[in-house]
Amino acid sequence: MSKLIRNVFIAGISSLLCHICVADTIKIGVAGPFSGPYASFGDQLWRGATQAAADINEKGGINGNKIELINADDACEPKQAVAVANRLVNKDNVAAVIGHFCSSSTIPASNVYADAQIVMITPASTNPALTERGFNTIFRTCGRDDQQGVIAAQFISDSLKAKNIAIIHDKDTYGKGLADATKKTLEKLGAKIVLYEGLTRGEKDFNALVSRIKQLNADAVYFGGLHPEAGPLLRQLREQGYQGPFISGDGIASEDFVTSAGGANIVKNVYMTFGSDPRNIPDAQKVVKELESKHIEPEGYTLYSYAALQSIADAMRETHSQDGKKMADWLHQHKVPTVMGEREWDEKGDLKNAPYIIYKWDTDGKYTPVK
Ligand code: ABU
Repeated sequence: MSKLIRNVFIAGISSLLCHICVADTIKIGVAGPFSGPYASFGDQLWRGATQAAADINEKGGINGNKIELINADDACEPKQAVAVANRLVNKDNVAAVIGHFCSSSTIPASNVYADAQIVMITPASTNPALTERGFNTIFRTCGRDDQQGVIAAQFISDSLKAKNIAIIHDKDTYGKGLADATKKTLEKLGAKIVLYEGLTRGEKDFNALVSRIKQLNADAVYFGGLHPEAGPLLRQLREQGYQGPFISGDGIASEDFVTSAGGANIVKNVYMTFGSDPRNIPDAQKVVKELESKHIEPEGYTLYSYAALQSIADAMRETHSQDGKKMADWLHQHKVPTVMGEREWDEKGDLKNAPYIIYKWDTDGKYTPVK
């Protein structure tokens, strides 16, 4: 073999080996509350995305490239959410983001992703404003509170037959927005709102508020907010003798709600609106079993997060690109098979079909659909 041929051969082999050894991973951010009182929801997002990444990587990744997830803790604090969004975009160079969780964090963080033309899919942020600003690269795999509030109000009025309702919220974007949507429909249905009051996130003593609810003889209590406040509020209502229905939204879809309420016996007569539970659909059974084998209960938003990564992976695979605009255009135009069934988005980035149903918490500390 001449020296020239040998050198060309060695260069070719080296180039091939080098290509294999440095095959780029695709970095995808997972942003949410991984510390602080709302961390159980961050865990749901992380666990769903981690399982999806493992399953996709096991089948060869996306067009030969493996997924690497980058964790970004926003603690459900809006300023921290913007800071971690900037880090994901400018330092970690992520190709897409799953998250955030709290609407009050997701909305400001989404400005960063929209400016950078990066696809962001939130599994959990339900405030309508997120997708009302005309951003092409922003999506959700959950529904919206203007749907969720209507379903809650109809249930309170038509099924529970409650007439005098106390509405409490946590003054945050999600909690107040959902309380407002529920109140609007309740009023249309002729119910009387005997109390409409905000509490402060982080507080644990709601006894003064509970005394007012008792004095006003509310026959149902609605709460817009998350489980760390819902649990103590419910417990203090029961301690002061209110045994009537307590209704809330997807912000209590975590078994930590039961813990924060003080036990499964407290969550009797508690109802919750949430999207249809993907744990019950055939498409999800393999993933549910995989997670359960790791002692992970795929509750709340776990499978919504899994579906978000499946959607991002499909958009990359089909467009042969990590370009956010190309991916977003593709997602706006195609149905994606996911662990939650087929998902399809409208021009705003909202799901075309995301029905809410009513769940009841039981004394085993689990939630199941109301028949
Ligand atoms: N949707 C449940 C709580 C997350 C949020 O929208 O703030």
